[in-house]
This record gives sequence, C-alpha cells and structure tokens, in this order.
Amino acid sequence: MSAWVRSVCPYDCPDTCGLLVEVEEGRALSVRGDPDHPYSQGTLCPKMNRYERTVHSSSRLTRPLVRTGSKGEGRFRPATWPEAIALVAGRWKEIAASEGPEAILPYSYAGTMGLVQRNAGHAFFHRLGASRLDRAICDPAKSGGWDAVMGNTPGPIPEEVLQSDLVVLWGINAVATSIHFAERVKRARSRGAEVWLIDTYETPTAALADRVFLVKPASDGVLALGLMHVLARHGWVDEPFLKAEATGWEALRDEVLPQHPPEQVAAATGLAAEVIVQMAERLGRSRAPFIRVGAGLSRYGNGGMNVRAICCLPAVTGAWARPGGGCLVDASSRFAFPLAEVVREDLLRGHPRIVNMNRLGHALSALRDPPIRSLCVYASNPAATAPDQNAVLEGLRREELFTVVHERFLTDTARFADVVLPATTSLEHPDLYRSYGHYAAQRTRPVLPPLAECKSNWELFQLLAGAMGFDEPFFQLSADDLIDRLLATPAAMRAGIDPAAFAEGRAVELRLPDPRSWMTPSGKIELRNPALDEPLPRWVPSHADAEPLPFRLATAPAVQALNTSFQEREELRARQKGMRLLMNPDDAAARGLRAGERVRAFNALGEAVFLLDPTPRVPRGLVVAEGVFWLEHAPGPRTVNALTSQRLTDIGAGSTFYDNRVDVQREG
Ligand SMILES: Nc1nc2c(c(=O)[nH]1)N[C@H]1C(S)=C(S)[C@@H](COP(=O)(O)OP(=O)(O)OC[C@H]3O[C@@H](n4cnc5c(=O)[nH]c(N)nc54)[C@H](O)[C@@H]3O)O[C@H]1N2
Ligand SMILES: Nc1nc2c(c(=O)[nH]1)N[C@H]1C(S)=C(S)[C@@H](COP(=O)(O)OP(=O)(O)OC[C@H]3O[C@@H](n4cnc5c(=O)[nH]c(N)nc54)[C@H](O)[C@@H]3O)O[C@H]1N2
Ligand SMILES: [Mo]
Repeated sequence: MSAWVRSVCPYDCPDTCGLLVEVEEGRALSVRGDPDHPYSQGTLCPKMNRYERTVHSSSRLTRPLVRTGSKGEGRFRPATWPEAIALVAGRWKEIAASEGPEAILPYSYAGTMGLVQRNAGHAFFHRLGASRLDRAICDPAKSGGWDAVMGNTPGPIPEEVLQSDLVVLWGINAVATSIHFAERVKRARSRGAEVWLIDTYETPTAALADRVFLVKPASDGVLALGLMHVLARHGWVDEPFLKAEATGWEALRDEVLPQHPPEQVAAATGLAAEVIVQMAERLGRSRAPFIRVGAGLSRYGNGGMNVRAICCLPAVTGAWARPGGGCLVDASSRFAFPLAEVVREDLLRGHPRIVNMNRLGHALSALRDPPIRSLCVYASNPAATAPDQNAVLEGLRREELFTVVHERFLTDTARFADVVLPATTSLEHPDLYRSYGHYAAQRTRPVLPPLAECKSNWELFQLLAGAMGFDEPFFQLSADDLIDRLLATPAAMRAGIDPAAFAEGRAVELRLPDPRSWMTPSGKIELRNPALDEPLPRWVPSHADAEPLPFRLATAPAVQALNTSFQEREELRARQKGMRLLMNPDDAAARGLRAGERVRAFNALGEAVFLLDPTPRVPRGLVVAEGVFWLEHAPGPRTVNALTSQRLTDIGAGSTFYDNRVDVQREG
C-alpha cells in the first residue's frame, strides 16, 4: 500500500511548489502538486512532475569515492565514510597548520534552497577560519537595484497582479522560470489587463503578451529613465504621491531625466521614439500598472542600475497607491527567519578574506598569501555554471589543489574531485523552506530513507566538525533541532508562523509587514539615495558595449532544466534538442550557415560548439544559448560558460552572464 506524503520542491526557482509524494517501501513512486499549497495550487513543472526519476536515477552517487585517475578524468575507487572523512580532515589540518585556514575555500550555491541544508557549511567554515565565499552568482545586482530605491521593503504579494490593468513582464521568461506567476498573468489578462513583455528576443513568454518590446541588451535602465522623462514632460506624474511617499523626485527630474529624451532612448534601446512615448502614456494613464522584474537585465555590468531605474517608475506614476500597482523584484521573507542562527558568523575565526564566487577561476589560479590549496564544493556545479569556464577548469586541474565535492551526481565538478561524497536528495532529509516568489513557508521531514550511503549537507558538516575537533554545542544539534529553534524565534512569531501547521508539513502563509510602509532610512521611497556613491540612478554602459565582435550572446535558462540540475534526466534533455545556438535567419544566411550544423561561437575567453538553430524570434546581431549543459552532453569540449566573463556588476558585485560578445563560424 502506498501513502501520499507532503514535501516541497527544493530547487532554485521562485515558485517553491508544494509536493505530494507517493511512497511505498522506501521508494517514491510518483510526485504531484499539492492542491492545498496556497501558491502552486496543485500544478508542477515537467521537471518536478517526474521528480522520482531524479531521486531514483541510476546515476545517483551511492558511496564515497577517492580519485585514482588524473584530475578531471573521473576515475575513482570506492571508500568508506570514516576513511573519506579522515582523509579530508587530515588534509585540512595539514593545510591549516602550514599555510593557514584561508588556503581552504568553500564553494556552494543553491542546489537545494532549504534554509538548513543550503547553509549547513557556513558555521563549520567560519569556525575553521577558511576563506569566505561571496555568493554573488545570482541576484545581488537585482536585489541591490531594488534596495537602492526601496530599502528592506518586502515586494508585494504576487496575487496583486490579479488586480492590475497593465502587467509588464520585464526581462523575465515567466513561462520557463516562474510558471505559477505566468498562470496569474493569464488570469489577469482574461480579466482585461493588458500584458507587455520587454525582452531582447521573443521567448515563449511572448505568447502571454499583448505587446512585445524587443530592446537592445542592457538598455533597460535608459528605457526606464526615458519613460520617466516623457511622464514628467506630459504631466503624467503622480505629484501628490511623490510628495507624500518619495524623496528625490526633483533631483531625478532635473539632473538625470533631461539627458533621456525619446530620441536618445530610441537610439539606445532600438525602440522607435513614438513607441516610447506611447508606452509612457499607457503607464501614466493606467490605474495600477504591475511590473514584474526578472534577473536577465541585471546580469550586465550596468545591471544594478537597470533594476534601480525600473524600481523608480511605480513611484513616479503613483502606481503603488492602488492595489495591483507596483513592482515585484523578489518576494523577500528575510524578515521571518533569522538566518544568523544557521550561519553563525559569531563563530568566525579572525578576519578571513572574501572571495567572490563569480571570480572562482581567478581565485584558483591567481590568489596568493595563501594560494587556495583546497576547494570544498557542495550544492553547486561551478565547472559548468561559473563564468569563464576555461579559467575554472584550469584551476580545478591543478595537481596540488585538494578538491572535495559533495553531490548527488557525478557532475563536471565532481569529476575533478579528489574526494567525492554522496548527497541525499530533498526527499531524504529534513528542511525548512521559504520562497523568493511568494510568501508561503513549509517544513519538510524525510519522506524516504537516505539512498545507500548518501548523507545530507547537515550530516556531512557534523561529521567534519567532529573530525576537526570542533566542540561547540552547535555542531551537535540535529537539523530538526535547528529548525525547531528557527521556528521559535520572535521574528518567526511575528511572521505568524503556526508551529502546528508546520509540524504537519502544511504550507503556511507568512504575515507580511505592510508592503506599503517603506522600509528605508527616510521612511520614503528613495528616488535619490544619499547613502550611495551614486545618489541618483544614472545610465552607464554595459561591459560588452565597446567590444568589437559582431554578436551579442545571451545565455538564458532552459525550460527543461534548472541551471545544470536535471541534466541527469534523459527525457528532459531529449526535449531540449541539444546544445543549440539561436540566430536570426538573415544573420545565418549572411554567413552561409544552415540549420542543424555545428558552429563555433568564440571570443577572447574561449569557444564552444553549438548546433545552429536559425529563428526569427531572435533579432539580428544577437545569438542566444539556452541552458547550461554538462560537458558530457556538449557537441564540443566546452559549454556556454567558456564564453562568459568574470567581470562584475555595478551594484552588488554580481554575475554578468548576459554581457558578452562573440563571433560565430562553421566548425572546422
Ligand atoms: N526552467 C528553468 N527555470 C529556472 C532556471 C532555469 O535554469 N530553468 N533558473 C532559476 C534561477 S537560478 C534563476 S536566477 C531564475 C532566473 O529567471 P529570470 O528572472 O526569468 O531570469 P533570466 O531567465 O536569467 O532572464 C529572463 C529574461 O531576461 C531576458 N533578458 C536578458 N537580457 C536582457 C536585457 O538586457 N533586457 C531585457 N529586457 N531582457 C533581457 C532574457 O532573454 C530572458 O528571457 O530562474 C530560475 N528558474
Ligand atoms: N551561462 C549561464 N550560466 C549560469 C546561469 C545562466 O543563466 N547562464 N545562471 C546562473 C545562476 S542564476 C545560478 S543561480 C547559478 C547556479 O549554479 P549552481 O549552483 O552550480 O546550480 P546547479 O547547476 O543547479 O547545480 C546544483 C548542484 O547541486 C546538487 N545538489 C542538489 N541538492 C543537493 C544537496 O542537498 N546537497 C548537495 N551537496 N548537493 C546538492 C545538484 O545535484 C547540482 O549538481 O548558475 C549560473 N550560471
Ligand atoms: Mo539564479
């Protein structure tokens, strides 16, 4: 007899869906959406609909492995956990004694989003005194752009979009990356809202939109400033709202906006000047425009400013004053769970240096005093997902670098490990989840016993703490003890967390601070932020603007994968139809390139081979590579990040995955 048990999707996606898992004799038979989940309401994406295929994949790692081949070759011998832990702890003690603990670098990201498992290594590495990792690969420019204007104000609840009369999907491929938001947009449209998409190419999300505006990459900041220019010029500005709720409007209007008349914005964005005026008029006259901002436009050298300028718009139109109006960048429930209890910065030894994860290639090859001697990777696959793949692989290939990887699969990164440790999936360990796309939170218990010898992140770092002789009581806590603690904090109480519902594993909607009380130092929306080096949003060019190569390269997420997660699933890879490069048919014809043929895209950093996919959905001068593949599934020896750089964003030192130029030729 099977039973249905509640769980949560652990992946790095704003939807954080509720799951029901059908379990029998220690196996997950099937997975479906939990109809009681307030946000995902019973539906799942095609990846999670068959999550049991990931959990019971024949390629799961089942026991510790120790390298026998050369670096990256992927040849290992099996080992026991006690042997593997003794080996790792022994090497770390040696390194710490000879070169100092800063010679050890942890590298992790969001393979799992659960608050406890995701952050399980922080306290350990703080106590060790290891180099610290600035986990800036995803959203610091996006959240930094919001924070510059809105401070700690949580974003509006996503349901508000249902009350909007004009929905702007700005740099977000919602049907791929936030399907439940896309579903709400459809509902808003059927109630009469107009829907816009602003992107650089026609993504599948265009099917939701009444109007699609294709802009030049990284020009969104200029567009937002230009729209405000027109709003100001025509008096479509909500002066009473600005007076009561915002600071700095006069400075923005008088010092910045005059530089952005429609003609200038037309040249920068590629939109016609009349279109810009029409857009501004529609925004200015709508009752409650709702802007949903995605990450795409933040992944450029000027990405922080792009988001910051957009975040000013709903104050200028006064959209915030009306339900359904405003701007959703992230639903941040930082207020509910005090992560300090997990991360434990108070255990820090000394003042270790901070290494930006976007510069892993540089860190592995160029850091001195001390150089990185050991890398510990968990819940991440940087050999494929970090920018500047050639630099990363060169670092990982260093013979004297001692690399430890805790993983569910033998990923590109795990192949370079000296010690591979097998990890549980989310169905095999407990955790606590919140979301960055909605405001429900949920606790999970293990639904299955751990596969073979797999251990969770939390258990791994407990074992390592024991072997290193760390005797703080924190390292004795179980993951469940820690979750209990988090749920008993005053912050959690204020957020309305109901321990009984949590105990049953039900999703609970958090009580939000009033989203229209601005949590900034001035208590107002800060169109001018005096605390920043650049107090006003200003237009700056992106990194690749000045580069001579003919094509901009966009490296967008794939519908059938999540970064490199799900690459273990053959049926999903088959639907992705290989590692393709989308190009406008006229550009392809001009170069004599044909559909399906192998082409190399290249720039100063490297090259990668793709299968050419000519499509009119991509404008001329742009090429698009959707998805980050495992090297073993690539047509050539490298994947897309051989073409992306370690350059950082203007705000937050974030990643610039979209800020590239390449040339493209037939292979050979
Ligand atoms: N299926 C699937 N879902 C995912 C992921 C995945 O890989 N696959 N990844 C997850 C993760 S980690 C994240 S961070 C989120 C990201 O999800 P999103 O927030 O949607 O961000 P991106 O997909 O990076 O970019 C969104 C869109 O921005 C567009 N874009 C790029 N540059 C520009 C620009 O200059 N201007 C404008 N207007 N648009 C631009 C891209 O073409 C793309 O369509 O998705 C998560 N969900
Ligand atoms: N070209 C290009 N590159 C990109 C992006 C892009 O859009 N284009 N997107 C970027 C973004 S937004 C992000 S967030 C990063 C993400 O980059 P990564 O953090 O590297 O994400 P994934 O590739 O999903 O790798 C996560 C790994 O964690 C493992 N894992 C899952 N659960 C657990 C667990 O409980 N314990 C352990 N130890 N391991 C686990 C999975 O098996 C998987 O291999 O990629 C970035 N890279
Ligand atoms: Mo991300």
